[in-house]
Amino acid sequence: MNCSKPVSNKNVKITDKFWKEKTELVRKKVIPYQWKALNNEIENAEPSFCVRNFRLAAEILEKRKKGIETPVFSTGEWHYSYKNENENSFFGWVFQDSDLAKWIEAVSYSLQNTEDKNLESLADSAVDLICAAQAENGYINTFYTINNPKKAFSNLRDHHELYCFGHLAEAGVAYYYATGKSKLLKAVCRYADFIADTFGDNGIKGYDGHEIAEMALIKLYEATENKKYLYTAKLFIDRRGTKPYYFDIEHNENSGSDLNYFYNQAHLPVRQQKEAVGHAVRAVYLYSGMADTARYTNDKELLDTCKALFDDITNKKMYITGGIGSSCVGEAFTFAYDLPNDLAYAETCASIGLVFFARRMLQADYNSKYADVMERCLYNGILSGMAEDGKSFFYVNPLEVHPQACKNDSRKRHVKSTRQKWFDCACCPPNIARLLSDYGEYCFTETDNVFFVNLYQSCTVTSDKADIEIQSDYLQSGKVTFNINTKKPFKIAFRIPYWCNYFEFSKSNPFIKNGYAYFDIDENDKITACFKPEIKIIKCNPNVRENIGKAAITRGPFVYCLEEKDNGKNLHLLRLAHNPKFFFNGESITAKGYREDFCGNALYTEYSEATEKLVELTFIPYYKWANRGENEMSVYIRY
Ligand code: FUB
Ligand code: ZN
Repeated sequence: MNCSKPVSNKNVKITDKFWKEKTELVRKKVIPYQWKALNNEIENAEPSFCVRNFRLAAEILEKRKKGIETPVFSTGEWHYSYKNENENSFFGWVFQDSDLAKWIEAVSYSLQNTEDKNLESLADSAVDLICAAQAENGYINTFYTINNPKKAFSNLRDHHELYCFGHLAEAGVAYYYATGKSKLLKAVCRYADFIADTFGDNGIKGYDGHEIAEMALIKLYEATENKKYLYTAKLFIDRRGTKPYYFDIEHNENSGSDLNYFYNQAHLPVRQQKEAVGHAVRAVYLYSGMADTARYTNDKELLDTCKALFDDITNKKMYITGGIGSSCVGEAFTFAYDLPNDLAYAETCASIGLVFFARRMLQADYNSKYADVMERCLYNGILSGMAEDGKSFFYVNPLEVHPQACKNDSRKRHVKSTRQKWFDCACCPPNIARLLSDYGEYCFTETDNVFFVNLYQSCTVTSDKADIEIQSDYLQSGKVTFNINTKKPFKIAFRIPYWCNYFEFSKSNPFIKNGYAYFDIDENDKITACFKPEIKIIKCNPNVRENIGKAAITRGPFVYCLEEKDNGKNLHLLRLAHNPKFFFNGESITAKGYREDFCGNALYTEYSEATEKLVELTFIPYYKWANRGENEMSVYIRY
């Protein structure tokens, strides 16, 4: 299979006003803040116990090595609440370890761009801690190590050991690439070897209940070239959903129904899965691993399955913000066009996972639709997951919020009207940190002779084909200039963004294919592209029942929303004027609209035309909402 590779984050120096601010925020504020959170040092925030669990596991292993007996605890739950400080059992969710792994990954990507000795030595200490919690056979998992090592791998369906392994493996690879230090990489390879043996052809015929091990094993394969890791990833993928269901065998059950395993994408062998189902983060992590495996094993059938799944998600199950997984029940996909605004789940991690999936698809199928989705998620449903000061986070990213409903309507309990300092299930905050600090990795992909520009921001990028300096005014005028210092002849391919009706290049006669404009580059060159960002009124497919008669406003990659702060209470009373004239002030957008008057208190009255007041509506980028205190928000407005 002819494939492209991402240009490493290490070779992309972001200088962009917008994105540099984000990556610097992560390095200077978010990473230190999250270290405190992992150490239970944030006042009035949910405690994590993540670092504490690793310390305890290391102590226990030390004792066991000396032949000292240690107590065992139950392993029957998903979550262990903190009851008694002196109790020596595991605390938190069974997947708590993954938060520290994601934190190390975030540090790694930051270090790739900016030397920071203090941060590096803090991360070194975290690596030492993880390695101290590694058992002699290579196993690393604080939950089972603390509570009962004999039960390891006894509940793959629910207990996330292979998920935690996946995050650790990704951290080991990232830390090695960033620092050249191989301690964590060696430790996770030892664990991966143990897993490959345990789950190999002659071992347990299981696979992960929460996917990620597949794509993590591929990362290990890329870093070490050890084919065993690719083989194990493929084993997990090929086994999933085959009968008899491993999760039934493991639980000594016979569910007799495929329905049970939709949640884990284990209802059918993966090549027969054409619709995205179940828990959204699990799904997109699996599809990412499938896309990787398809690429490395030349498996066209698997790649075609990935294409079908990508199209199913993005054409029928994705919010305009790039949010996916619309239901809080099972944090899951439901059915086509079921995209409620106020009940939305749209977990931050799910949009992050969609970016992982899209980037991997882009590597195998050179089509701009994948990078379009990355851009949609990054500028909207992912950035919304973090406050502008980097100290509070959304797990759920709704498209409409009424603070009172969040408090008084238990169906909306999952929707928060203000970002939280931390969560007891804190998967999203460190996931944002690791993605944003690795932003450079998503900008460009290349083959032997083509350099693809997928995302537009000011930066310098180095490849074997050229050193390119990019000056971007993408978010304002749409103009982006590329100063190309050519090392050998190649083709450059510019993505034409999905939102752009008018684009032009300073160089003539591009060859346009699948949403990319290709130019031959033979010598040093300067190309200016302009992707005119217009303000657009967007309507949904009429099958999205909630949004009939409503529209959303976008400009360039940004989706906009109304907030109470600018527009007053009761946003549902507003409507946009017909064909309004929009004004853009560099960030927010204003336009004429109307506010319906309340006419009396009667719940029902005979129909009469509403009386309305002319008002000026203010729209702000969606990702910025809830940075000025608690208030109503809505992406869609009547039109
Ligand atoms: O189960 C681990 C993580 O916690 C999932 O990815 C999130 O959806 C949350 O349930
Ligand atoms: Zn999450």
